[in-house]
Amino acid sequence: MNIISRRGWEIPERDVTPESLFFNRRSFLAGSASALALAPVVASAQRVTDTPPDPSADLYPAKRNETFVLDRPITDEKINGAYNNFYEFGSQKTIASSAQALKVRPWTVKIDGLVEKPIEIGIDELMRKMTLEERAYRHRCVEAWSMAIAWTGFPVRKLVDFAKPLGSAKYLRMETFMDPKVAFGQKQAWYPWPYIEGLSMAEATNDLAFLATGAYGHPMAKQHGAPLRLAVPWKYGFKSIKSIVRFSFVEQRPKGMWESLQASEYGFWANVNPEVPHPRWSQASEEIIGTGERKPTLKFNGYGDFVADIYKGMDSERLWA
Ligand SMILES: Nc1nc2c(c(=O)[nH]1)N[C@H]1C(S)=C(S)[C@@H](COP(=O)(O)O)O[C@H]1N2
Ligand SMILES: [Mo]
Repeated sequence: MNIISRRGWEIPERDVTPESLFFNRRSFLAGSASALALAPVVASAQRVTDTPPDPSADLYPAKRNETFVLDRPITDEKINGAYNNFYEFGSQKTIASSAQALKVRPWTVKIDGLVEKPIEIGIDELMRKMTLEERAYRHRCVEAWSMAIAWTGFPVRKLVDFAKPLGSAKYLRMETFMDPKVAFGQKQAWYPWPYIEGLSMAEATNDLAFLATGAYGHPMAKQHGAPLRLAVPWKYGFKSIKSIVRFSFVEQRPKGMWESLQASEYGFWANVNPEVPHPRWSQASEEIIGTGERKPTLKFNGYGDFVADIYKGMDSERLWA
């Protein structure tokens, strides 16, 4: 459908103007200030949006896991927080202010499908069952731009252990919230909402696959997909589903939202490979957002040591785009 192929991220964004005005001041004050110093800010936030203080704030900052090193500086928080893909809140990059409408508490996560026993658990209980750690990851969008982020969270593997999947589970299917009253993008019926993504069990239990609850040393700003989003940095950005409400262990390979919409361009595996162009543009290099710099893109986004083994013997699969 032509309407779809003209929309959104399929057109690489070249002119990047950080829209700092859109960025919500209190969300990046949250982690650094003491509870006392923060009090007046929270009070004014409540007047504006009715948002109670984040009940997980005491878990931040978490200890950095030094296994994961970057080849570039972490992207400035103001820039990262004002340049987002979150189609539930619009197909432009400047969705940060509309995303503030998302209510991240109460937030219940469902775990179901091929598991010993289905679970429903509040995000705060879930977080406190896991040990949070910080990881600096690169992020490579399919649109040929990149950033580097300090996420806080826990490995997907820990959620898998908690869920106790049956031996018949082959894939982990993830689903974003659905609430068109809050997320006006979801009123656009040509997208197959809710946003769905999936990982194979080998991917989900790999060291790198990470569920982030925070970024930049405090609870994650809503535009990044609070209160729980995936980070799979060896894959193109669209695999990193935001604001997750449901994890299902399934036998059939899940079809992600972008794959449903445009299977010719977005496949299931979607691993980063500079040698395989997107049907409409090269993936050989990337623009580092906020710097104006272009860098060659690395295979598996530089994470081959962690993940290349997963794909051994899978040459007949469409691994790259
Ligand atoms: N639910 C949902 N998750 C999503 C998206 C989206 O539109 N909706 N966009 C994806 C894409 S294309 C990218 S590049 C990243 C952007 O994450 P960021 O805004 O934290 O940089 O989120 C991914 N996860
Ligand atoms: Mo992306």
